[in-house]
Amino acid sequence: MRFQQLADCSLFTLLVVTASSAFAQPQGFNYDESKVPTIALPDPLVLTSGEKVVDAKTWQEKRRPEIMKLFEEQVYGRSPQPRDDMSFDVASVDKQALSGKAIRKEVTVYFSADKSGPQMSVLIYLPATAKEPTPMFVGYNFYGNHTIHTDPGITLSKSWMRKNEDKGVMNNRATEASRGTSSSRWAVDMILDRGYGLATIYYGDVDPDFDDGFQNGVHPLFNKPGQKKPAADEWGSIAAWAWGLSRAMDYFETDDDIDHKHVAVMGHSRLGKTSLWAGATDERFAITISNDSGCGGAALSRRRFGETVARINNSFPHWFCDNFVQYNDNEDKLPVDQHMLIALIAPRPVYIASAVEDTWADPRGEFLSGYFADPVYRLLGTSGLGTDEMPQVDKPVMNTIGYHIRSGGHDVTDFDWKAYLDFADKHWSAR
Ligand code: GTR
Repeated sequence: MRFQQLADCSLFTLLVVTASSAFAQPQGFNYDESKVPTIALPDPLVLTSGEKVVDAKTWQEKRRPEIMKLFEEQVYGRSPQPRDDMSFDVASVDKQALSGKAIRKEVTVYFSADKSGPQMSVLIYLPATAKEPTPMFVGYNFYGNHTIHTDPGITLSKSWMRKNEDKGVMNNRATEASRGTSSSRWAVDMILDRGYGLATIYYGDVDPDFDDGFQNGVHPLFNKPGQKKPAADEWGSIAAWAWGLSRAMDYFETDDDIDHKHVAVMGHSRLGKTSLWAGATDERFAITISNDSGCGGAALSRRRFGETVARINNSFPHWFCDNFVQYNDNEDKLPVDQHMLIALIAPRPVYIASAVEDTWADPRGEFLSGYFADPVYRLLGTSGLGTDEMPQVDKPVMNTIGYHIRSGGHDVTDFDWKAYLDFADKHWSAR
């Protein structure tokens, strides 16, 4: 019923989305709202047995675990517990970073006792003026910690990188020319000025982003004897990246300068899919932010608008677990859809951001997953999404679920960061 009503609303946004951007996106996919099939979404508030979920206890004890299991087994794959021989090493601390404005730390997380084995470097900036443990944003970057700022004190990543001359990557390695090349996506000054810290990690430290049958990255550390790759219901790369964020949280819990009860996990695009799965699986993340996460992130798969399940599995066979392939061109058979991923995060605040020209990621489908998660948020006593309509461009809505559709394309901008900071202020004002 709610879906029917929604089909007619927000015509303004729909027209803007359709008119301005369809041409920049991959061809051969649907960008026409009138061609979105009529879909029947699984109800997050009905148990597999058919019984309705009418109270918070049944949600927490029965329905949420059911949905979690479905996402683990059918979509992202189950992740292991960290190993007992994991360790942290504070590699450097500079109390005079960014001309005295920040404390910069670099922390190495060794995923096993083998210090030449898989490890990740966490770059942390904290406001130098902080008198108390600092609330934080944490998110992965695409091309190394040294790309988020021109700060010469950031260690240049030695990890394998995807080819990208614009980012100064030569022979799959970063060079000095890489420094600061992603700084427009990381509003470091704004974040510090508003009293927050920022932690970032190169996602390829946890699992390099190419399909090698899971020979590199963290996966082999967890193979059972004789096991060569994850089973069909075990973690793909997105789940491994999300797992890495939880390992960063393990470190935050040990650092007295960090207010680990107030950590927002944020990610863009494939790393937005990752932040959502991290927020769903690890309740220590107090806020979850999805920036233009699209298919396999916030966008509803059944809409088949822009990127589809078949396309994402074919282009990126390592991102999801092998069971997810069954749903290629077969979305209606999925036992879940992405609104249930948002519901897993409830009652904790979640922010979903879209961009007008990013039709590949299906902005409307991203909004709708917040919309259809709203009944769960309200059952748990929160304000939910608080609107029936997709808001106008550049006009964020901020309840327990936040949403905006920004002008422009697939990117992270200062507009996005300002919204995330406002959202954190709103939810953490009583801190
Ligand atoms: C695209 C992919 C999207 C999104 C994006 C990115 O090629 O189709 O799902 O993840 O990459 O992460 O930049």
